[in-house]
Amino acid sequence: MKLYVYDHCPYCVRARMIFGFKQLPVELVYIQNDDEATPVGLIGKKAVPILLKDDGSAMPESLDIVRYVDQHYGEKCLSDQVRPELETMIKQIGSYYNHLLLPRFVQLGLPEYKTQSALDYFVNKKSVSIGDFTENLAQTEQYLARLQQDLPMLETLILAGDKANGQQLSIEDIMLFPMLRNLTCVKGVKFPSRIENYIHTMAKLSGIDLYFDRAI
Ligand SMILES: N[C@@H](CCC(=O)N[C@@H](CS)C(=O)NCC(=O)O)C(=O)O
Repeated sequence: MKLYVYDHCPYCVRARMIFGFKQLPVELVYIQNDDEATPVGLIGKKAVPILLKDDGSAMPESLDIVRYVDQHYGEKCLSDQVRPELETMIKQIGSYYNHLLLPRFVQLGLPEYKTQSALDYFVNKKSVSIGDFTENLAQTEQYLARLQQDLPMLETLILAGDKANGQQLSIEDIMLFPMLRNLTCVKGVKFPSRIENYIHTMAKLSGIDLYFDRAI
């Protein structure tokens, strides 16, 4: 199977996680951010992740991919339960975290911005939603302060390092880890110890790299 992704895309991290959890081989295809033809050719619109199955059919939508792989390869490992209070916290942090992340993604040397036109495409498109990238970087302190306020509450909801609900890997982990993994590109975030342990444990279990060594 092949998985079409951007490295920075949290939905792509969701899809990559299930392959890591199950130790299933998958070929990752990093498309350029301005490549519209590849995704449109596969699923009729420009969006990743896309799973190209062995039978040649293409599947969009991260959670559909996760559930498909979980159900069809090996023993099912994910529970479907998501605690509403965790979903609320993910939404809360998700409402502002792109102001921290997007201006940093373009400075990390990611494979989806190899060409200048791919980089320009991303900056132009995302500036419409978050505003000027340089101005956002200048407001780091303000967004960091919000994040530092929210992280202790999130920490209370992480009941074990290797499974957020404390009982079994679940869709909660699929939703939570990509957000935390992307926040590792922000220098100066003080992750509460239980969150930091969760990030490192999930990275190992899923085989997904972190950005700590490149944080800006
Ligand atoms: N609901 C979709 C959302 C996927 C999504 O929004 N992907 C973004 C990247 S993070 C995308 O491909 N956006 C189009 C673009 O970059 O132009 C899923 O869960 O897979």
